[in-house]
Amino acid sequence: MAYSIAGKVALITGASAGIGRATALALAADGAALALCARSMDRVQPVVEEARAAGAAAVHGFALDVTKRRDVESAVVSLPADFQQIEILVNNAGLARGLEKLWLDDPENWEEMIDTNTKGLLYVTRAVVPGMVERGVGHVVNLGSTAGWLAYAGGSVYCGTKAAERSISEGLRIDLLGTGVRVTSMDPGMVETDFSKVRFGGDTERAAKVYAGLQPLTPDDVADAIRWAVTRPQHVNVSSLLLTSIDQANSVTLNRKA
Ligand code: 8X3
Repeated sequence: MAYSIAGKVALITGASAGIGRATALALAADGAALALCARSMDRVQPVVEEARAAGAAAVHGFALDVTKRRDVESAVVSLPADFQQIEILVNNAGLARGLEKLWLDDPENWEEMIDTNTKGLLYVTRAVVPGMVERGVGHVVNLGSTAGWLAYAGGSVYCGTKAAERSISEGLRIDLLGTGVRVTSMDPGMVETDFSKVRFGGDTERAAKVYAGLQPLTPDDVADAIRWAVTRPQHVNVSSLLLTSIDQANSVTLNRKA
């Protein structure tokens, strides 16, 4: 029987857009209580409203930059009382910057990707998981990628952060064995979001070319898979889920028409 997440608290990082927003709405539809954060409160607020309308038991929005360890620690301890008992953590905040040969790339890009995708994920996990262990229940969903399974040209550091996510998820799953806390690595391929626009510094034309001639996943496809993973019976752990559209076989093998 499916596990009910009605009334359970889910914390989602990077909730203002893309997969984070879609996941918020999917879990809202199942009646979860949502703590939603992103760097800008202005960008989270509309999703807070949407999640309320979608059926969330309660919604709390707040600004958080996951790269700031002290901010992460204080944000988690200062959550309103009703949101303290986090049962689902979706470590979604992440980004790519640039697509360049490693030895030519701007190290600032590396810093931002490693700080967000790797260190940010660790900081939030470190702040939230002790409570889950104490309560004997919880589910950490980390956003990985096909990029963590197979590197591609110009993406070594981004792919490295996603390979790190895969390894961290695996290690965390081992460390949490026997605690009642589940760990899922959700690993999508191409998803049409602002991902490529962010990667190319707002160059929408270049971003559009990434998805030209093929059918990418939608944020809702990934959110649906996350919703499925967190509603499996409690004895089931979806360890990892590699999810691509029908036009993608791996990081580099695509069915691009014309
Ligand atoms: C996103 C997938 O292939 O655009 O993680 O890097 S890809």
